[in-house]
Amino acid sequence: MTPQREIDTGLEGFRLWPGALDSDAQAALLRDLRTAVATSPFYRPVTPGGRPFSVRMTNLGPLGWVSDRDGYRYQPTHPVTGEAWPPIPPVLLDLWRDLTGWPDPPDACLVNLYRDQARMGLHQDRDEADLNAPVLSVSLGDTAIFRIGPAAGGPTRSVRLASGDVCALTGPARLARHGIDRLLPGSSTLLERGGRINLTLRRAGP
Ligand code: MD6
Ligand code: FE
Repeated sequence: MTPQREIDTGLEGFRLWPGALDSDAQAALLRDLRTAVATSPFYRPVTPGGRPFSVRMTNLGPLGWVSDRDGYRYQPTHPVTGEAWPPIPPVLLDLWRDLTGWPDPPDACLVNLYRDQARMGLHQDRDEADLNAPVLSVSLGDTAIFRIGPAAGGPTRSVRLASGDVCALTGPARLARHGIDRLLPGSSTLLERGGRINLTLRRAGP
């Protein structure tokens, strides 16, 4: 794996490591994901208001983030198959340890699949038991325009997240508002049908 070089984002607590995964590591992670989704397929959740997400989702690890008419929560099983989520691949556990230095390993990894016009509205990640633990994000496939701004609201800025880039919300940016405005179609050849996969590693439970 290439040495991990962190760049200064100018937003305290928003950490970014461009190209943290080289192309071999990206391809290996994609193979791990293919194995996982064979038993734990992507599905399309709905918001608590009943609107389908444009992104499809699945999870890895002891807990997975889900959304339905009852709200947002973490649960140990896939809502469609009823089975436990597959394990988090070791490469992701290593990344978490090396980049965040957090003492406990992640217990949840949300996997988002973006195709075509899929996007993700501005939100905060606040369903985790300990909101001091970081959230670490890995991007694969087409470059995304990521938007981020202060928790309290106010001006946002946009950052491109390319395949292999890793970023984290930590400390003062842990509750930052963020989302995905759009993809840049054709910017990566990693996914055969195009699109983007984002993995977010979290400490969801106590
Ligand atoms: C995405 N990312 O990149 C959506 N959340 O597709 C997130 O929602 C996210 O990138 C928490 C921390 C980092 C993130
Ligand atoms: Fe998020």
